[in-house]
Amino acid sequence: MTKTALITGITGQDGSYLAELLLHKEYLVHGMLRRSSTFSTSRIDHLYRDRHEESRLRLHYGDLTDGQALTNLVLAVQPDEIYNLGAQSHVRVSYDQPVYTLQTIGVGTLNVLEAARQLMRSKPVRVYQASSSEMFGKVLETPQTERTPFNPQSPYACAKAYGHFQTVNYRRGYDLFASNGILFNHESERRGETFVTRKITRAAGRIKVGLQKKLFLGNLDAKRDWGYAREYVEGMWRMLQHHEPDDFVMATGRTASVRDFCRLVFEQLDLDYEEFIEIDPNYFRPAEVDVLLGDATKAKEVLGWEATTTLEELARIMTAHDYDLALREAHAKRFDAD
Ligand code: NAP
Ligand code: G4F
Repeated sequence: MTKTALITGITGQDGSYLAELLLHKEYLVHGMLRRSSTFSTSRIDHLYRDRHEESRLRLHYGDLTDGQALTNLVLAVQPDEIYNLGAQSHVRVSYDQPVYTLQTIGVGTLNVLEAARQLMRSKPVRVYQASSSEMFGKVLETPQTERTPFNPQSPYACAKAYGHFQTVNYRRGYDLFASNGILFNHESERRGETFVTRKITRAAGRIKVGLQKKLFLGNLDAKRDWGYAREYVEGMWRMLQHHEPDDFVMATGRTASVRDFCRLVFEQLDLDYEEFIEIDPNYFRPAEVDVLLGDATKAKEVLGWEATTTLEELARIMTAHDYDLALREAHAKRFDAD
């Protein structure tokens, strides 16, 4: 029987890959998107262009902070699975907008859980909550597993910890099938351009073709466990197919610094990153998460999920994509000048 899914955050990096995956699995996919004065669907437009997929992808306006409208949407759509990926997801921005960040992530998650609780009265529903390795913050053990205590140190991480614990609370208190995916950083050619990996690959491509001279970054010594987003959405889906709800870490098990990532990317283009990078203290954070390293043994043993794309491959994929984009930008610029 055709399954129905509702994705919040469908216009984001993960939402777009998850929509693709679920459509491929013959789901009817509903996505909630925010009204914006410009189009925000560039990551999912290709799904609409494919006429076959179009018939199974439906978009609805909504906002995680509007609980009543969200409940109305959930009751109208009657999803078998809800993937809550919507969020103000930028850690640095969460220092500038702490209340809004809490509203979208903390209250937003509560709104999703409440809507699911209403739906549960008439049909079973499963909820995936996008938790984050950022919750480990100033880490209390390495590597981090599902049993590592959280020690959040950004408004974003505090909000995610709230959403995480409410998800556990609804599972225990109301018997809701609700699972947390504690995902470590995952990147791709669809990553937002203000996250560090994409900022680096975009700049390297533009520098190579002469459109940019310098790249301004913050802390080059921070270390992250970086995987490929395409693979991580498969893990989200597997969590909701498991016979019971639970919490799972998803990570590669390898950590590398921002500096390492710069080196890998610039090397792809035969450039020396040290010639182009300047430190701008504006990009430092009031409190930094120095190093994250995940242990995804449980996801491998229970769900059969593991990350397979190496950091080198990830850097290659993103650099090739953004070099091509820069070439097209340069070409368009020359064309405009003619
Ligand atoms: P992303 O690219 O920033 O996408 C976020 C999505 O949330 C966008 O579709 C955005 O819509 C939507 N959104 C923002 N505020 C909203 C609101 N008030 N109501 C409804 N939707 C709203 O993030 P991502 O990388 O795909 O991450 C997906 C989720 O996983 C997020 O919850 C993030 O915090 C979490 N996470 C990500 C990572 C990672 O490394 N990528 C790791 C751990 C956890 P617009 O397009 O309109 O902005
Ligand atoms: O790419 P980032 O902004 O990602 P961050 O802060 O790790 O958060 C991402 O991963 C989390 C999972 O752990 C998600 F929950 C969250 O939603 C998001 O997807 O920064 C990575 C590192 C940081 O240590 C930062 O200080 O890169 C450092 N960095 C250095 N220069 C920079 C820059 N980060 C950004 N965004 N921009 C810079 O210029």
